[in-house]
Amino acid sequence: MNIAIVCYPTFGGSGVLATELGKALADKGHNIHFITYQQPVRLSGFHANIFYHEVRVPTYPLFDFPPYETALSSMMVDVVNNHNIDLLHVHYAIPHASAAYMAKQILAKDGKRIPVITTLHGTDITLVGKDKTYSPVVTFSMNESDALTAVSQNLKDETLNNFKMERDIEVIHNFVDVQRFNRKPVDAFKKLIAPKGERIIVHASNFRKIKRVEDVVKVFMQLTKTVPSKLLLLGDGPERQHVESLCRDCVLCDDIKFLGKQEQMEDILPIADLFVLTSEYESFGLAALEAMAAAVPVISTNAGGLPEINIDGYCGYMSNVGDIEDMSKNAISILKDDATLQQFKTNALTQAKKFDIANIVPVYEELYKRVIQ
Ligand code: GMT
Repeated sequence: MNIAIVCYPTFGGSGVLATELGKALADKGHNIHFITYQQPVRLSGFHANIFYHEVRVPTYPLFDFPPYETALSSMMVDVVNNHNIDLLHVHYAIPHASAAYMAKQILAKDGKRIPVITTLHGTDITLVGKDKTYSPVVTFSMNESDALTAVSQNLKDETLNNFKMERDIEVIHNFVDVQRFNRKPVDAFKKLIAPKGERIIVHASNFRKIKRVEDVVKVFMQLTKTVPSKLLLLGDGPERQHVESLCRDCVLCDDIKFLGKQEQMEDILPIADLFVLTSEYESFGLAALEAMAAAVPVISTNAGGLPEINIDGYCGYMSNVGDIEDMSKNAISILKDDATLQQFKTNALTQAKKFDIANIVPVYEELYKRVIQ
């Protein structure tokens, strides 16, 4: 199939998932055309079946707000017309679903039918999409999509609760390439971070308020009193400065490292002993799943779709949002002895395998065949 994928090219989970899906489909022989305003972060190297089309938004003195959505629709029309595209798969509803609707209408005028699949990822529904600034357009374009998918049951329920839906939503969970993440930790790297054999705690996010990164630091401060540990904070975003200054002011400053945005998560995660995700909401929590695939247990909140991937007392623990005491207690119980930690690590990997790329990508392929027919 010739498939056009539209996504955000940044470090956000929706862009990561869309890019990994495109790469996996290309490996299976499909031709994949990415349409974004920047090369997606996880898209590097040459692949004979992958094409990248950059959306440029020309500036003009009249435009206080350059019309990205219009440029995106025009690019979709151009790519469909010139590359024999069979379907458009857009990730994150705003503004991709409405831009796709517009492209579809333009193409229909020329007698070309192009099916549109919209995949909902989270904040496009729960935070931004349901705001009345956007909701009429989001509702309309979701209902007009030829197929609508959500990355978790929770996100499907949120969508049905918050929008007037006239069509079904199919749940297709996010996936991870377990083989890529399940690597042997590099001992030299581990020694560099934890020279005295301390436990290594990792958090990765875009440092938005919704992630409550401050809670990660608070959990770390509690647990390290009992279990000597080091904390690695990966990613960057609006809250980083605040969290960084908080860390600088505390006695544990030397035990906390900010590594910034990282493309090669599979090189870092295997050295971790625990992944901490304290979000107020996660539709899914792809970062946690990638950690599990690297055999890292997860301490998370029980918000949104997290209970669909984390299993309490098996591959990690879940607590109520903001319950630092409970999260610290659970973290200590996993880290306190090697045998328990090893069991949780094994379980994390077993759990991640349920979401392996090999199980999920064919589900998308089936959906594609259905909408094309
Ligand atoms: O978490 C973010 O802020 C980024 C966001 C995005 O849209 O890129 O992530 C959402 O989509 C991911 C991939 O489906 C999910 O794993 C995240 O849980 C979801 N984030 C939220 O729901 C807050």
